[in-house]
Amino acid sequence: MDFTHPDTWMRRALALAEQARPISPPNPAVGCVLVSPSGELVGEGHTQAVGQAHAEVMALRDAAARGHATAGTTAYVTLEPCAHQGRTGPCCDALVAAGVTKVVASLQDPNPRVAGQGFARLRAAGVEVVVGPGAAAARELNIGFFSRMVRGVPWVRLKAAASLDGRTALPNGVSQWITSEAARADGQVWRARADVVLTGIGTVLQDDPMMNVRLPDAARQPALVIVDSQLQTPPGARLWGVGGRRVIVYTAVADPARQQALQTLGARVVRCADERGKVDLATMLKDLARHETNEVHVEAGHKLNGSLMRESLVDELLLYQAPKLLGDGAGIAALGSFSTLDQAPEWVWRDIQPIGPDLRLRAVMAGR
Ligand code: AOF
Ligand code: ZN
Repeated sequence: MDFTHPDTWMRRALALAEQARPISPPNPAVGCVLVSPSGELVGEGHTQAVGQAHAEVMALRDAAARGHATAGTTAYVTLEPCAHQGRTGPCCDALVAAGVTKVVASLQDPNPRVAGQGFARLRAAGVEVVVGPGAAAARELNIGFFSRMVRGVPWVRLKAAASLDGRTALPNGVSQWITSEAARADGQVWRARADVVLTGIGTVLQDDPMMNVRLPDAARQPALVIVDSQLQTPPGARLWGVGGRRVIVYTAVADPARQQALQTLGARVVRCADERGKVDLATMLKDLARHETNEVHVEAGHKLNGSLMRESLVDELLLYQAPKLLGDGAGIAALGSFSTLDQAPEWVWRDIQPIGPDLRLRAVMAGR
């Protein structure tokens, strides 16, 4: 590795940001590296848990702990240094006070409280600002934060497991397990990075799943959201047994007794009905964003999956495909049904990877 090349420092900052990913939500995961004029590492850091220090402050503290001067350094940071007084102080002022003379940032912060003001403040203080290196990777890492800030809804990633012929179950309904252990373990990693795991009452009643993260080093449990139009979630379901995990139930009915029973178990129950007496899914996503949800991981049956698809609420498909032919039965085909080809929404392949004996296909809705 060429440690004098600026891209190398940004790669290091991105690697730090990745370390922040499990702990920073709802804040974006950001990494920062301070480099001396002679090209030496002076300090580095990443975003801490919400309410605690941002990446830049951690890097400045690291420099102090190592006894390194920060005057004249260049800061490589994966997001625009903040300009606002939030739960923590403005990072751009901290960088200026430390004598940093150049900032290389991957992206502008989409948070309206920052949105270019950090760069403006740095430039006004005489700091040279370069924007762009590492932008794609930095954005991907914080895709949910960008979605919430720019669109007011979380990034919705729908996970499905299917056969080669796109079936999600045998004709007799049996679906455990189509994909391999390795693919299911990979699915856990995606669950773990989400803020919310979303499922439907059909899956709860049929499979009685825990819907939790079962990785040994899990830093936190994503909240569980259940789309339950008629408030049928059983108080005895296994999902209530996951300690320290928030559960939110979206319903279309007012049923004080059942609502009380679920609230006693710690759930937040939200009523949001559409005109057909179903849960209004678009409103639900906006409500989740208002509660600082960046990424939603959907693991549901074909009914809820299909509704989300038809309403264009799915941004990304995470599809595990097993080399098996299952024949007629419920399947991916049921998620969309269109009469002309130009009505069918277009997906763009993002990434295709073998996982054990299966394939992992990631696709993003065109234009998202
Ligand atoms: C940075 N560096 O490492 C991160 C930033 O409430 P606060 O003070 O923690 O501010 C949260 C906002 O700060 C967040 O919404 C985003 O705009 C920005 N995140 N900024 O300079 C960081 N994580
Ligand atoms: Zn900051």
